[in-house]
Order: sequence, then C-alpha cells, then structure tokens
Amino acid sequence: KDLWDAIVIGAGIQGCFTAYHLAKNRKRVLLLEQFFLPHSRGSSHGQSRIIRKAYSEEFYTQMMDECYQLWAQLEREAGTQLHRQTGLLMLGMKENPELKTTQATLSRHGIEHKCLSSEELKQCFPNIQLTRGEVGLLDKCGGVLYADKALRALQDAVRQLGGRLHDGEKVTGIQPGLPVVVDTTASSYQAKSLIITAGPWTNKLLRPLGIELPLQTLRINVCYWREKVPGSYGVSQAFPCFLGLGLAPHHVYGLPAGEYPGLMKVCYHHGNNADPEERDCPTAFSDMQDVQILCRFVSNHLPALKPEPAIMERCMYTSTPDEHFILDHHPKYNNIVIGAGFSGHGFKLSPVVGKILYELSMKLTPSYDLAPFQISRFLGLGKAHL
Ligand code: PYC
Repeated sequence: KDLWDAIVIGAGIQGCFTAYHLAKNRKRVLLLEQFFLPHSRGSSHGQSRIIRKAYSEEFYTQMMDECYQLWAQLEREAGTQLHRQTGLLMLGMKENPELKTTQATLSRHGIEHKCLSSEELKQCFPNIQLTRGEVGLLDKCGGVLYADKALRALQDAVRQLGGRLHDGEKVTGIQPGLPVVVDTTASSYQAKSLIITAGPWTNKLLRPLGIELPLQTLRINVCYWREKVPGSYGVSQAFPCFLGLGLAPHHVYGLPAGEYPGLMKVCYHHGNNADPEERDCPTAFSDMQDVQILCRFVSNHLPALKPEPAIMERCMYTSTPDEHFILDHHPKYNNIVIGAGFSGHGFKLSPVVGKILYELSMKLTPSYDLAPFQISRFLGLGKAHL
C-alpha cells in the first residue's frame, strides 16, 4: 500500500493551506474532504472575509505580516486577484480596552493607522451614525479577501504541486500508530502523519482518539442588507470594512457592498449552538436573537441600509473559550496534529496556520511561539478531556 507523508482531513481553508505547504515542500500529501467541492457546509464558503493587521493580540498581528506575503504569493501563482484593500475601521467607545490595545499594537509594529475622533468619523464616513460618541481606529491595510476564489485557487495549487485531493470521501475511522491508518467511505490509507482540520466535525473525529476539546459549534446567520441609496456603503465611497467593539454583547462586523451589488454584509460574531449535521433544520431557527441584535445595530449605526436583512446565508463557527486557535499535537499521539477552534476569525490567518501545521506534522521547529494555541491551556481548567 502507498505510504503518504501526510494525510489532511478537511479541505476548508486551513486544511488546504496545510496541504499547500506540505506539497510545496515536496511531501506526498492526501487531502480528504467529506463533501463534494465546492460546498457550503463548513466555515470556508461564501464570497468574502475580512483581512486586517489590527488585532489587540500581538501574536496575531505578527502572523498577519507573513500572511499578507503568502496571500500575495498565492495571487501571483494563481494569476487572480484575491483581495482588495478597503481599510478596516474599528468602532467603539474611547475607553474600550480592545480598541486601546489594538492601537498600541499597531503603533509598536509601525503599522499605518489613524485614530479618528467622533468629529473626524462623521466627516470621513457620514453614513455611519454615532449614538454614544464612538471613536474609530483605521487600519489602512485592512480589506476584503475573496474567500471563494481563494479557496478554489488554493485547491488548484495543491493539485498542481502534486498533492492529491479526494472530495466526497468521508473518514469513517482513524487507527493511531506509525503509520496512522485512515479509513474512509471509499478506501483505507496509511500515512506517517495526520493533520485534522475538520472544523465543526473535529470533536467527532477526536472522541474515538480519547480526547474532547472545549469547542462550541455555532450556527452563524450571514446577513446582507440592501442600501436605501445604492452606493452609500460601496467601494466607490471608499467605505471600509468595520468591526464594532462593545456596541452589542458580541462584535458586529461589516464589509462594504461589492460582491452582491447594492447589498452590504453586516453580521453578528456569535450564534446558536448547533450540530453541524443539523445546521439547516427548521427547528434551528426558533431563536433569532442574533438577527434582532443586528437589526437594532443597523437602525442605530447604518441608517442608509434597510433595517431588515435581504439575504441570509449560513455558516458554522467552531469557537474555543478564549477564541484563540488550537494548533498542537494530539497529547497522546505525536504524529497526529490538530488545527481547530478558529472561532470565526481564522480565514485571513490560514496561510500561516497552514505553515505551522505543516511544521508540526513534519517535526520542524515552528516559526512562531505556539504557547497561546496549546491544548494544555484548557487541561487545568477541566475544559479538555483526555
Ligand atoms: O477577523 O476580522 C475578523 C472577523 C470579523 C468577523 C469575522 N471575522
């Protein structure tokens, strides 16, 4: 039987970037995806995601530096534009701690940004209504990633680099060991190492391997809102992506109209617990508190939008208690690597996440300090079970 250097389970953006780095480094890699591609069942579908360097956590800002380079490299290799720069506006009260630490991080790293008083905000973005004297922080290199194009480009790149991608093939069992054996609905494979990037299906795969991670799987309503006057929040107005901090119980974020002309994406960074298999069941929609919160936010802050969403799409988040990722070895099986818990903000960081998962799987020294991403941070709290 063939012996693969690595098998990656899950061909979302994190699994694809992991396979890309493996294939680029001449490793024999098999990427398994349970659904036929493209699909919209996980967390990597849809047309757009935010890209930004503005983070309150220094370690993400540092990783984003290399992410921008790797996104640009993929654009060159694919010969396709995969992002547009719009700027990213953080919006919040002056004393908001995340706003303050983000500004400090951007300053420390010499990243171009601008602090905007309420008056300056009103002048620059007259279609944003300030309710309580909010201020702004503009990360000039922020923008929109073309998510569906990026995912397709990456899957093509993996194949061109010699990697194999099998879609419509669900994993039915994992037998740890060296080699690790992966059984699927179609066959059985052996590999020196295994990387699990299965999004909301992660714990289903890990339970038989003796570990349960503190992952919440959330159903997210991705809402698009119609402009009352077309162009009010569009690219032609140089309207930026935004993140509203502390203006609702969880963050609210938005992207300028573009992918659907005349419609702006404004979403709530939270949702209801849902099994990924049951995401679209009618019973899952009895509680739409997130949409009600958004309707209030839109009426209060974005008055040039109609106050009800025009389109709702679905997505899954897989969130950790601290919303930081899990990038680590399985505590018992050193040749099994886990990339999980991207908590709704992992897409932009996937080029470096993939590099780290490749390094872990090949037992190379990781390029970044992985302390914030270790499973052990949950063990003492009784939140992960071995
Ligand atoms: O990381 O910019 C982000 C983001 C906002 C909402 C979802 N992801």
